[in-house]
Amino acid sequence: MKMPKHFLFGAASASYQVEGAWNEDGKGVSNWDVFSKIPGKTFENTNGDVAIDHYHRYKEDIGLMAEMGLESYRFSISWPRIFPNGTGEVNEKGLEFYNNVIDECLKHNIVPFVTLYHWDLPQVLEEQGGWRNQATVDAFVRFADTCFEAFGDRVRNWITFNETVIFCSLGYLSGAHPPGIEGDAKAYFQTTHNVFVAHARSVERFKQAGYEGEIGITHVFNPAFSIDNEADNKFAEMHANEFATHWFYDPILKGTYPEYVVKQLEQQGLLPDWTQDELDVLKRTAPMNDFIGLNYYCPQRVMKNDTALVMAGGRENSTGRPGNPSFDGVYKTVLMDDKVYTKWGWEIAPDAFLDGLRMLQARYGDVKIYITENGLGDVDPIVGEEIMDTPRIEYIESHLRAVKHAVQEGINVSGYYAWSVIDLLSWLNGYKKQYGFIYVDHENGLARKKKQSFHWYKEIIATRAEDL
Ligand code: BGP
Repeated sequence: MKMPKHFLFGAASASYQVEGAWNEDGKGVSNWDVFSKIPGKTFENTNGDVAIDHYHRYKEDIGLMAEMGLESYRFSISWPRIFPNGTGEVNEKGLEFYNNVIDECLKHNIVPFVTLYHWDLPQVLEEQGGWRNQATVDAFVRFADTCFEAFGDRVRNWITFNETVIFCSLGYLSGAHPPGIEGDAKAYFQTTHNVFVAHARSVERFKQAGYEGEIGITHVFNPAFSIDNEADNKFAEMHANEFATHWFYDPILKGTYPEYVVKQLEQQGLLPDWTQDELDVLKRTAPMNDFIGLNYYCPQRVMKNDTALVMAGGRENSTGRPGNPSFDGVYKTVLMDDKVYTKWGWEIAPDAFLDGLRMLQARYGDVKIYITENGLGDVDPIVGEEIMDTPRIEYIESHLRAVKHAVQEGINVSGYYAWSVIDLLSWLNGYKKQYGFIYVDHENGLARKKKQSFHWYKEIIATRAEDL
């Protein structure tokens, strides 16, 4: 079977991870510009000041995407490039840059799929409390509105937020992302709620203004599976799915929070301080979501936790590695002998991907799904002049096969975006952890080079994955 005509073969990036030009053309300072410069926060103290200089090389990069036959490019907009102070005056030069990127995509028939928030918050807002502060919610809605107005004549696909669970949990539980706070579970749940409200209000604006196209949110998709059939471990699985999946997907797709989690949070005094108006906007806008974006890398294998509660997640080079207890100590993630892992300890499990998609369909029905990220972080071997990233090809191939299977089963998956289109800056892992189809030579003026996977993906797209 060929993948259906409407199915988009894409690849993704994010502003902070590719652009560089951190203080050029009127851009304001982001929380990551500040955080990454605190010694010890990132692997080898890397930061995005230059990144891979996409800001100056976007034409070359999009040209390569076109050569690969890419149908859609998912990228994010740096909020402080548009509003250097988070709100207030618009920076025209910022708008100009994204106008150019969008036009360049369209010139090559590449569908621009825009993420509004991929973690680079204007530092001014971070200093005023970041996502704990209602003012950030208001400022986001204004930023979203500004982008709809400036780019909505050409952009038809919008993602409000990338991975709420990550920037809130790493920001307020493990402290590995800005604002670097550890162990504040109350702030963690409050910020997730505030983000959902910001999302809902933006969706409502988008629909009320009558823009053409579709809007949704991207979540981490990290389905939990018990390591065996022991009742305690099955309970751990249920608990993990409630907290890691339902807490995030329910308010968007159902417009309500999962009762199980609400009850637990109430008992622990961790329930967000929400207003009826906020709950109403979630409820009202849930049916307006056109799709849900899933970033899938690996599942979590879980069991009842019997170890002392230590927050060990999220440090450099270990983000997501199994072996940590959940924030509430109820379950822990487990590294299993019979599973296969990447160099960074992420399980490679295309079967769990398909099972997870079935779980989503069972709970949320026929919601439209885009796989907005999926890929392999690796250190790619260079053989002679070639970058032989065979493991990446195998990873993407097996996951695309799972997607194809899902489509054949009638699960509404409408696109696949590999992470990432080009090697870029990993938030905590520097340039060592590569994901791209295009290699960037840091020893040679950031020269671009096509990898083995570039040619392979080109063929997959050209044949619409018929032979998978
Ligand atoms: C996702 C983010 C991406 C990207 C990816 C890989 O959580 O949305 O921005 O970074 O993970 O993560 P890492 O670079 O830590 O391997």
